[in-house]
Amino acid sequence: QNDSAWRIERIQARIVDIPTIRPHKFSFGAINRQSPVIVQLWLANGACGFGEAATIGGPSWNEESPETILHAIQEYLAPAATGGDARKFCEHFARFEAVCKGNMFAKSAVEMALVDAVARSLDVPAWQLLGGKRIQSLPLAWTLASGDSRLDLEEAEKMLQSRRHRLFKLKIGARSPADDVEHVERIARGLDGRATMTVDVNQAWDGNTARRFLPRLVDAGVTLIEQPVAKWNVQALREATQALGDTALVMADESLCSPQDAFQLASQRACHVFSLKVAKHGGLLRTREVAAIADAADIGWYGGTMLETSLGSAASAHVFATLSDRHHGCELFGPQLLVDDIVGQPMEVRDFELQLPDGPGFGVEVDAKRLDRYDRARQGLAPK
Ligand code: MUC
Ligand code: MG
Repeated sequence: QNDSAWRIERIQARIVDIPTIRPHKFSFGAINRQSPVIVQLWLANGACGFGEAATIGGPSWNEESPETILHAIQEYLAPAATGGDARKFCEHFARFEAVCKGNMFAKSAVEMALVDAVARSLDVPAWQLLGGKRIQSLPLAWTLASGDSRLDLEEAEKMLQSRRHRLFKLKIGARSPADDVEHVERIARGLDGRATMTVDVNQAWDGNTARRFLPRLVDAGVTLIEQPVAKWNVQALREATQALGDTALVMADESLCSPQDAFQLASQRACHVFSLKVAKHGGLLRTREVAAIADAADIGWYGGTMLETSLGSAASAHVFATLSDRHHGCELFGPQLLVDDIVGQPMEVRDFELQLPDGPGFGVEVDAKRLDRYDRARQGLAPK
């Protein structure tokens, strides 16, 4: 194809609202629906690519919300990219940085659509543009976050029986630390060593609370502890990492966004594992930059999620497939938490592992009818 074939003709973005199968509870509140922003991008050669950025609870997880993502794309990122050569991923990111500070979720959604469109034009899987596939499947975690120990245990039993998940992440931090620890202990007793248990505190504890309660979580059988303290509290994260030694691993999530964050955490030895998420890093290529810092610093990685549909989850799966084998599994279960999806055929889960997809593009086909059905502008729903 000649150079003009790669011209970006048009970029469109919209918010879709899809209910969750049950309330999903976090330290900061509960969600009943997800509202990802879906980007569609057309090239002069006729190819069309899709991208997605999902937040959790509007701007509750970090500063970005579906509305700010849509705004950043429509007003700044789409005009900056339109007319350019879709193949120049890094040049587009540099332009985005020039016209719009921060807003990494928004940037990641447009970059995702660029990668999908170029991969589809070449009829190759996205992983081929990202370094090549090294991993075929990843253990797939499920998050227990109904807020009720009995319901969580029932859910875990179902997942074990169907051979979908045996790695469970418990969301804590909303209740008192003592109540949370008891909840974890009840679930650990019920599972009786048949599953691996991790927790995500989503920044809820201060350093003193972490010092006091983390050892009790470890005693209950928790092997990986995600973001126990505020994102700025790297000192306390580091102390927890040192104090737990080889009894359990500490994972950074909210503290780890940019490659610079990765460098700071690595040089301070402030965690054992990085939770990688395409949205917070600002795209698929920046996810690889953060992962490279993990590798260089002997830090493990985990395939994180912002509870995307099968589109964003498949895109994440493509970049995770190109990384090292020093992983702790992934949690790309977003599609299963939603009552419906926006693609025809979701990724396969077999024997507790997510089978990482091939192409073309991200290897999932977006269903235009379902996109329209859940389109916020058509449903007339208000932000939430
Ligand atoms: C987070 O903070 O990790 C990932 C899984 C889940 O249930 O919530 C997300 C967000
Ligand atoms: Mg987290």
